[in-house]
Amino acid sequence: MLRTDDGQTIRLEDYRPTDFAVHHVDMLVRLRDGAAEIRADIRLERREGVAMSAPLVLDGDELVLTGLWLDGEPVAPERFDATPERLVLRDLPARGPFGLRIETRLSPETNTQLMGLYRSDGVWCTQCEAEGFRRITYFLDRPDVLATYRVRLEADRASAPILLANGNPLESGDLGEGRHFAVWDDPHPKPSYLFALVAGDLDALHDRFTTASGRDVALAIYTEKGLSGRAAYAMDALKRSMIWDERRFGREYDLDVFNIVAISAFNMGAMENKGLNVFNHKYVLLDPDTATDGDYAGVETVIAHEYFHNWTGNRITCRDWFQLCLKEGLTVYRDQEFSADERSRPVKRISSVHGLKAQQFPEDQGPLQHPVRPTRYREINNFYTATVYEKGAELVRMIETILGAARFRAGMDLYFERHDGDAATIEDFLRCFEEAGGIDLWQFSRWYHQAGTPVLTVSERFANGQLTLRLEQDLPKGAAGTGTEPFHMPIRFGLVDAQGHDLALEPVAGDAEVEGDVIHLTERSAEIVFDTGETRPLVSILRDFSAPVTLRHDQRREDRLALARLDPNPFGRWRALTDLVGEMLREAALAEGAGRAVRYDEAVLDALCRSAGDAALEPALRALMVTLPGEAEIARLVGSEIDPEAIHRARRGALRALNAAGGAGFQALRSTLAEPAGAFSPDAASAGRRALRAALLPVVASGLASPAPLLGEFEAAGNMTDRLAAITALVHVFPASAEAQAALAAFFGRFETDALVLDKWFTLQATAPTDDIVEAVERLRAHPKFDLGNPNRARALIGGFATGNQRGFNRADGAGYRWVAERLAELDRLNPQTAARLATAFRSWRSFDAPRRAVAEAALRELAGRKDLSRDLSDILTRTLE
Ligand code: B3K
Ligand code: ZN
Repeated sequence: MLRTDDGQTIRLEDYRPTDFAVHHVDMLVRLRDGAAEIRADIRLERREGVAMSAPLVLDGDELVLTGLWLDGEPVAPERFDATPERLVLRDLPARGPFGLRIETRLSPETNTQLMGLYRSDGVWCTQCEAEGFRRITYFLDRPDVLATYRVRLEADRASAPILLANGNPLESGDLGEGRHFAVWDDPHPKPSYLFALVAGDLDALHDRFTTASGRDVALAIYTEKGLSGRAAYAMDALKRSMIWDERRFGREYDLDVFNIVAISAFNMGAMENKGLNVFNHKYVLLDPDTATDGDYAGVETVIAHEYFHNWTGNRITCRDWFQLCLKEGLTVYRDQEFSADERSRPVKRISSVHGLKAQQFPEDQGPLQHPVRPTRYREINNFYTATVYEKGAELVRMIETILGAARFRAGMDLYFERHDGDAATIEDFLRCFEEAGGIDLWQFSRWYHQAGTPVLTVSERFANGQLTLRLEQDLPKGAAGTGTEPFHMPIRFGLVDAQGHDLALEPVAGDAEVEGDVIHLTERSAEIVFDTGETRPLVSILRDFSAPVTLRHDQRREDRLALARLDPNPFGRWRALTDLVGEMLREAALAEGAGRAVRYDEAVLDALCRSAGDAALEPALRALMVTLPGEAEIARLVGSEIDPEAIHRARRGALRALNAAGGAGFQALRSTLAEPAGAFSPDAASAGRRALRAALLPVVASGLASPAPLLGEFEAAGNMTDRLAAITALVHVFPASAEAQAALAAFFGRFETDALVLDKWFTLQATAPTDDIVEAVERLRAHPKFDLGNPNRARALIGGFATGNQRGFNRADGAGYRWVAERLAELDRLNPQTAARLATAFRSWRSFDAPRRAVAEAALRELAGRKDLSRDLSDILTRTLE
């Protein structure tokens, strides 16, 4: 394979527009087994003021040039240089448009990177973001080059009866000799990363949608043969997304068709190509027997996310890849809001915050740290990160908190109006809110530049009928050298009385502005004073996680316990309880590690039991409240010198202690939540009941003397959510039992031909808490169903182990690290992007204890020292070791 690793760093400050503009692209794509011929007719024009001597430099990647014409004439060899990575043309017209015809020949079958044009289970498909179009033809392959496209596809009717591209269908017909064609026209100018085509033998689920202004849109979801029935929920989610964007943001769809194609080999979740979204089939195909409630929620979110990109990403795109959060952070914010409206707002918010802390915080506090808007990169694909996406969404949410709903909407309206058709920047975006909101966001914009998680320290003083809150913000030093200046932090809060009511108190003094329930902290520290009378209120601070910070609040234990019981803000209740439980587990892990006696706080266990049974709360919220933090989460609370064995024992002990405190009640509660056989519905309320049942299962399982009841539950399960919960408890609590083996064999036997369920089977085993886990994952690698070339399967086994089995991956003898490193080396030769993504599992290696640090570093250095690593993987390894 050709490598393009020249070690080059791309810098934001070097941005300048292209010398040439592209007006239109006409593509002819001839697909045949073994080869694809591409003919691109590109209308270009030298921009005003660009010197005659400036050559046209087009990007390529592993390309083979088979022909080149300028305005209909073959280009003489002395006027161009072509390498697989570049096409340079000289002596081009000084003024006016000209036409370049470029012919390339591709080999989609051998394209294992899954970037550009490739084949997935026989289906021709494309992935062009970020820099995949240059693997199809030579082009100015960057987001600020916008053009209209027309695409003609030709293929055998037998292998590819379905021919799709961006935009609207224009014509189709027969070519004789078993060949046929289709022409697609996309009237909306777009950057090349949104180009897509699909050709194959696919089934479809069809539907229609009429937009608010009366446009009739034909919707279709294409799937592998025989599976279109599993796309029904995705279709429903799509229509709900279309209505929601009209109502919430006034955004309508703008083509006559909207097509989604589900394919099995895909590097990420999905891709928002204009009018032709391509999806990992994991985010389309569902039925109760094969998909969990989590899968249903995931499909709904990703369908919405890609659809919402039509406005935030496609109609308004990014000027350069440094602005990636402009489309990703904003679109995540939009999909989070959609899910909150469709399901439960507090449950959605808690899940998002939980995800942020699990993924983004470690990234922001480790070697892969970068600002939401980075200023340099070596490989852009490595910047599709939790920081750009999830923290990016938090920044949009903070703008909404600062402006309030109405002014926020006005800012969004202005953004859509002013920048439709543009390749925009974060500055453009912020300016819209400044103008519509009548506010200066200069200080706020530091959130885009300064990396790291700020610490917010809150302390309370109560005297003479007055409560003084002191707030202090601090950004730890060394944050990627991007500055540590104070942020504008919106801090939502409430003062709660002993009956669980918010007190309506205005501050009587203070040096921070307070607007309603939001404190605007803009200095490093501030104090705010409230006249409370003689009773000290409970301080519920940082409600709804109104700023992405680490909160240090020296709150009294009894106040936390009270808030866990009666904070009228559901997020506040969850946080109060979670903080108590986290503290309990951290203490237990430290005691385990030091060989001290471990005790689990009775009052906290009692609070967990009460929350589980609190009928006033929706079951989904109770499920989130009673789920003990995972081992990785406890590790983060410990912070440094992590001993995963001690954490594992501490968590086990906590499950048993919780079972001792409430086991009988949990059993009874679980049976009241059970649904009659065959009554499955994926709606949020039903899913919430199943979630609570599942959340209690590990607790109950920890008290079982025999695995038999778990096997019984597994066998009786009527849907995948219950089935997976049962088999997970079985494998995690009784890994060596004959029952666990029997269940795994039965699961395999039943779902052997279902790729998405088999992924779960691999992951489940990769997360088992056994001493010989490294040997076990090695055996799974040799399993006939393991396929390193399929990203879902690779993630299921390698990612399942590296990120889902803390104790196994971080085994003290280093075998876990070495096994993963070896897999990364193999995978890198096939698919650098997926290898690089999996390599981020090493990002917290410095937080472990000294023996583990030593073996992790050795494994990383050995891998980093290998020859011919991709730019993707070596970029991650270099930064991880820095
Ligand atoms: N925009 C794509 C991600 C592309 C990733 C390229 N490495 C999916 C999304 O965020 O919606
Ligand atoms: Zn996105």
